[in-house]
Amino acid sequence: MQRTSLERIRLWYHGATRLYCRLLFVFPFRSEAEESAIHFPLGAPFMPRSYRGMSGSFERSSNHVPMHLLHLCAILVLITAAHAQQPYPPTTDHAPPAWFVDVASKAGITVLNVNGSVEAKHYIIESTGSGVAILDYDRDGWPDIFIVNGTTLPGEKPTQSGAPTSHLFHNNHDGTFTDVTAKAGLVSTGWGQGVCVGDYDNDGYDDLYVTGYGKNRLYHNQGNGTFKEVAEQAGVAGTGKEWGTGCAFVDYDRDGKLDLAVANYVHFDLAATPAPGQNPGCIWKGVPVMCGPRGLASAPNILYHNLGNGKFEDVSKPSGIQNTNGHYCFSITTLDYNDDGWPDLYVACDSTPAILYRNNHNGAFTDVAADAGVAFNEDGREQAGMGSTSADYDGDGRLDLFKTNFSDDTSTLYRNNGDGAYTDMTFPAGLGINTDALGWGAMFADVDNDGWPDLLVVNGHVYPEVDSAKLGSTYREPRFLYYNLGNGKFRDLSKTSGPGLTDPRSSRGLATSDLFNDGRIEAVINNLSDRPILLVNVAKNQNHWIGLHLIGTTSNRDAIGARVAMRSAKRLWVDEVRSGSSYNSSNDLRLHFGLGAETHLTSIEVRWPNGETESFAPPAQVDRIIDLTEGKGHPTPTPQHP
Ligand SMILES: [Ca+2]
Ligand SMILES: [Ca+2]
Ligand SMILES: [Ca+2]
Ligand SMILES: [Ca+2]
Repeated sequence: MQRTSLERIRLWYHGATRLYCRLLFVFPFRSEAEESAIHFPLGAPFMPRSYRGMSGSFERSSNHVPMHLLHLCAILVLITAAHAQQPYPPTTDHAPPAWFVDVASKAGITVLNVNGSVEAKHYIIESTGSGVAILDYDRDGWPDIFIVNGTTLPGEKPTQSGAPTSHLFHNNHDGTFTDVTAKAGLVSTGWGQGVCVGDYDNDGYDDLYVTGYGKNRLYHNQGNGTFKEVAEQAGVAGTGKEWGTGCAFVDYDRDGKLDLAVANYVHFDLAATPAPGQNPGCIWKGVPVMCGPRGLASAPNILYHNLGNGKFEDVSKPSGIQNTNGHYCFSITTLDYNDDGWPDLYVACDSTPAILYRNNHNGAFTDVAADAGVAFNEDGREQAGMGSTSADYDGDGRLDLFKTNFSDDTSTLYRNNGDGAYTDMTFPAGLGINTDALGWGAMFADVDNDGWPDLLVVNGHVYPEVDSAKLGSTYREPRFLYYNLGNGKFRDLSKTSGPGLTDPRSSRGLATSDLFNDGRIEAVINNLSDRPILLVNVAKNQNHWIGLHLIGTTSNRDAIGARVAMRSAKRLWVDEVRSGSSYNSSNDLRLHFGLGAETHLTSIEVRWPNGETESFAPPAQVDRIIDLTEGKGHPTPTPQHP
């Protein structure tokens, strides 16, 4: 990456200060008189977050270091803090709520997505693209990025040397990332599609599951920076004939072990798939295009039960998951839609109704999407579902749903009525617009921390032919920001919120995270046959926030499925820890809440995945990320390292 001279000086100064302070503890001087005279509590509010790990060292070693040297070290740290700006700092040059810039190339996230040919898509496998996962694989307190990749068609000349692979990027804590794919043992090629994150063996390290056309892969995190592919022995590789798309780790039977749900698109055989225009299913608006999904055999979805010995059992049949055959499914969003303490699964499906698998508490599921009002749009029409996300957009404590769809259609917003059913609020909420775009990844994310979850949507057409044939859509499309006004309505700010949204791409996967632990939500986007986008909002605002890192002890360690209800005197915020969502992607497992002007929380209640509810005393100060550990009943600062 290119650095400006100023950045180089800043990094040098930062490094020199760290070295000086560390040397104090490597070569300690004993001074009884000065013993215990300094004490920086871990997570002291005046310390910038990136130095809080270092403050722990102060505490442990202060007995042995002369006072004047410690003072100098402390002054240097504070001066450094004043000068060491957060990466991509917010500025008043742009009015809130948002000005998004794409910093992917500065951050070193430049890997090229490969999905067959670039400008002509002859087969549907070349068009659906891949997801993004955000996980802290090395547990250093800083979220890392995994970008799924596809590959080339048989006989096709690769656009780069070597076979394309997915990529893991380690967060360097300074706004940049390092590609650690090879070091992490993640070099393998194939038609990668979806990804989900979960610590399935509860060893404290997050594992990765990657779906695709061909066998799916389970990468066990070995805790030393490397992963081992174990899908076959774990029993979750599949047959290789189903084209796996969305996935989610979820403890559906609440036994403390994460189970695994996998959506399938079609039963696919590239060699037997007809060529563009070869049959009526391969013509769109009179133009010959790639074939599918209509005309291709569907494949049932899969549920694997975690047996706890590193192995899973396929329970698709007894659980009723495979009873929904006939859909072309893409993305899974887990949520407890009926608030009964048991996780349910919402699946967006292409050209067929969406599925809502209600958890019957006995290992079985029933598709209730039609009765619950989330299978179709308000006209009763099936839509071509791509991605989905869930949040409580209107602050009533109930989890709502949002789904992206094909072009010549709207996305769909479903408001949770609280009686087991939803109401399509797309048009009343101001979202019945932008019908040209074909939507994929979607996430509720409070982009300005005003307390109301906004919507980020990424788009891109499947047919490159739409450009030359002038069919009303474009292959590369802008991204959308629907800004939540806090009154049940959204305002489309897509055109006035920065080049990060308006520069057109054919986007697919989207995942969000507070990547730099500074309270702003970033977005990572996987673009088809193109380089990724990393969006940072650089419009400064005065709002407050809190991040919650939930740690299960008797429940699954990632606390996937835990529901948080947080209150201030005026507001209630609700969300759940979720693996797999958006389009074939997996977000940071930490929860993030914008608080607006609020700095005083009155309660934090967690319903853990095992069904037990626990109250945590709210932290004295907000604007930080805290740990909530099951059974501890009080929050502790999240340890982080500089
Ligand atoms: Ca990390
Ligand atoms: Ca693990
Ligand atoms: Ca389980
Ligand atoms: Ca439920």
